[in-house]
Amino acid sequence: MPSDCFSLKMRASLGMRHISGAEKIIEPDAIPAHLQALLERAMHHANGEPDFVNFKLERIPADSILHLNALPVRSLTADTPEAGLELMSGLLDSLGINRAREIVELLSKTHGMRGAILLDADTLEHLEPDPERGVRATMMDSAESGSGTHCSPCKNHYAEAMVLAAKVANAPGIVAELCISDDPDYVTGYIASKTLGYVRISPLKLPGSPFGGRIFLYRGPHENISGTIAFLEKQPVLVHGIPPHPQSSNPSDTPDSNERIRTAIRNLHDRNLHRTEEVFVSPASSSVTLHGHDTLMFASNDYLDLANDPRVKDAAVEAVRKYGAGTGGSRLTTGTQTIHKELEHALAEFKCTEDAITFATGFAANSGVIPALCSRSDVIFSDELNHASIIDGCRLSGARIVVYRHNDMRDLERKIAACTPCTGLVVSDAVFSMDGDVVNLPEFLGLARRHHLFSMIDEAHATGVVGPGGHGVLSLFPGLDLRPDILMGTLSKALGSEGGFVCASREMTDYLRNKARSYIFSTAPAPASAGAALAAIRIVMNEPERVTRLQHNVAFFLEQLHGLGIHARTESAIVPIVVGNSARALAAAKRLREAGIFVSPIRYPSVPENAARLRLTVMASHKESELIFCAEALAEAVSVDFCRLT
Ligand code: WAQ
Ligand code: MG
Repeated sequence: MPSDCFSLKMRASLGMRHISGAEKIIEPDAIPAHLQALLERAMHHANGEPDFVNFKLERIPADSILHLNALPVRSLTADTPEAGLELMSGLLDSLGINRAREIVELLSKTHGMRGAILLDADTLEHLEPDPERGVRATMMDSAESGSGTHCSPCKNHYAEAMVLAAKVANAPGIVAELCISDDPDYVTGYIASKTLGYVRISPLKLPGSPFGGRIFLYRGPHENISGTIAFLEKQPVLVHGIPPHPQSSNPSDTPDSNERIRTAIRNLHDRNLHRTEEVFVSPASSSVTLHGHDTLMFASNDYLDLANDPRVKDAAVEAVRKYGAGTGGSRLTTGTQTIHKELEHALAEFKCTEDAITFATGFAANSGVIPALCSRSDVIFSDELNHASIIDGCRLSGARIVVYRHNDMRDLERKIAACTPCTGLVVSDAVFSMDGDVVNLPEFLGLARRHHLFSMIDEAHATGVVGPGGHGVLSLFPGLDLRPDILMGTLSKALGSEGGFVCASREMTDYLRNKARSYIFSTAPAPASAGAALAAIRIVMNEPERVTRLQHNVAFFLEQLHGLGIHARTESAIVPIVVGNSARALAAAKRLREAGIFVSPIRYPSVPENAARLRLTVMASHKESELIFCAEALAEAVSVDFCRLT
C-alpha cells in the first residue's frame, strides 16, 4: 500500500501582479527538496522580485490519484505566426469544429488571464464561471518528478504543458485545448486532444509579445459543466511517460543557432523595426552631405554645433600631440592625465558642484553609477520614459525597480509611500530624450529629500541647452535650494565630444571612483575626447550667446510649426512629432529626406509601439530660412502621409 502524497503549490506576486506559480504532487520525503527549488524559482524570476510568496501543502490519499499516460507529441514549424495560427485552425477543423478560425482568433487576442477560457465548441458560448480569471487546471504533476530527483528551479514550459494537456484532454466533455504562452520570449504553443495528441506549433506569436492564453473546448450538455470544472480543479492526476523534449532529444532537429539570428532579423523587417546605419561623408553639422546631396540636419544632438568647431578640433589635436592617442590604462591605474583632471574641474565649475568624474560614455556613467549606489535591498523609483542606460543601470543593480508615470509627481509620491520605509534612489532624465520635456525638479527633489532617498538627474539633453547659459535644469529654478546627489550628463551632445560625467560632492565622486565598475574597468577617455570636451565647455561658458541663439531658434521653429497647424511642444531643443505606427514614421522621414532634410524616425523600443515619431532637433546654427523650410516640408510630409495611410 503506497503512502499518501502531497500537493505542493507555490504562487509568487508583486503587489497585484502575478510573477510565478507552480505545483507538484510529491512523496513526503521529497518535500524539502521541492520547497527549496520552488523558493528559488519564486525569488529569482525574470518577471521580477516578489513581495509575496504563498506555499500550500495538501495531503492527497494515494488511492485518489488518477494515473494517465502522456499524449503523443508532434512538432510543426511555420514561417510566421500567422501561418502557425493557420496550422492550428486547420487541425481544429479536422476535429469537426466548424468555427475554428474564430476560436483561434480569440486565442491570439487573449492576454493576462490566470486560467483558461472554457468555450462551447459549437456555439462559442463562454462557460467559465469567472471570465476574468478563467478556469484553472490544477492538482497535477508528472509521475516522474515526484521522487525529488527532478526538482529544477526553472520552469520547463514543455514538460509542464504536457502534464496539463494530458489532464485536460481526459476531462469529461473536453474535445480540444489550445495554448499560447504568455512568456514574451516563448513563441511555441500547442493544440491538444485525445485524438490529435499534443501538437506543438512554432511560432504562434512574435518574440516580445506578452499575448498568451488558453482555451478549453467543451461539447456536451451545459448542466454537466460543473463536473468538468471540478475534474480540472480538484482531481489529482499524475502523468506517466512524458517523452523528452522533442528538440533536446535529437540535436540534429534543433534549428542551428544562426537560424535564430535569421528569424530575429526577419521579424524586425516584418514589423518595420529593422535599422541600418546611415553613412555620412561630412562632419556633424547643421548641413551635411548625404549620398552626394546637400542635406539639412534636423536629427543631431550636436545642438551648439561644437563637434566641428575649429577651436574644439584644434584642442583635440593639441591633446593628441601632448598626451598621445590613447591612455594605456584605466583611470585608477595609468589612464589619468592632466587633461582629465582639467576637464573634471571645468565640469564641476560649470555645474557649480565640488567635483566631477568622467566616464567613457554617458551609457557607462548611468550603468555604472546606479549599481554603485543601490543593491538588492534597495528600491529605485524610475520615470517610465527614462533613457535605456538608466533602465539598464537599474537592472544591473539588482534593486527592486518601481516605475512611475511619466513626470507624474503624485504617482511618484504614492509609490514611494507604498514602499516606505525603504532606502534607495529616485532617478529621472532632466530633459526626456524622445519627448523634449523637462522634469518637475522642485517636487522631484523634495520627494527624494523627504524620504531620504538618493536623487539622480540625467542632463544629457539639458547640458548646454536649457536654462540661462545652458547651465542645465537647476538654472531653470534659481530659488531652489535642493540639489540632486548625482547630476549626470554627457560630453557627446551639446559639448560635441564623447563621454559621460557626474557632478557631485567630493565625497560622492570619491565613492564613485571606488565603486562604479564602468569607471574602474574601462580604459580612460582618449586625450582627444577629453581635450575637445574641455575646449567646448570653455566656449559655452565664454559665449552664452550660442545658447541664446539655440533657444531663440527653438522658439522660432515652434512658432512656424504652430502657424502651419502642427501642435508641437518642447522645453528643450528636441521637438517630437508623434505620427503613430512605425510605417508612418518611416514614410514621413523618407519624404523629408527627398526634400533634403534629415530627421530620425524613432520607433519601438525607443518609444512605445504605437507612438512612433519624428524626432527633430534644433541647432544653434540653423538659419531662420532653414527653420521655415523645415517646418513647411514637415507639414507637407505629415499631411500627405496621413492621407495615404489612414
Ligand atoms: N489552467 C488553465 N489555464 C492556465 C493555467 C492552468 N493551470 N496556467 C496558465 N493558464 C493559461 C493562462 O491564461 C495563461 O495566460 C496561458 O494559459 C498561458 O500560460 O511544447 O507556458 O504558463 O514547448 O504561459 C507551451 C509549451 C507553454 C509548448 C505554455 O503557458 C511546448 C505556457 P503559460
Ligand atoms: Mg507563463
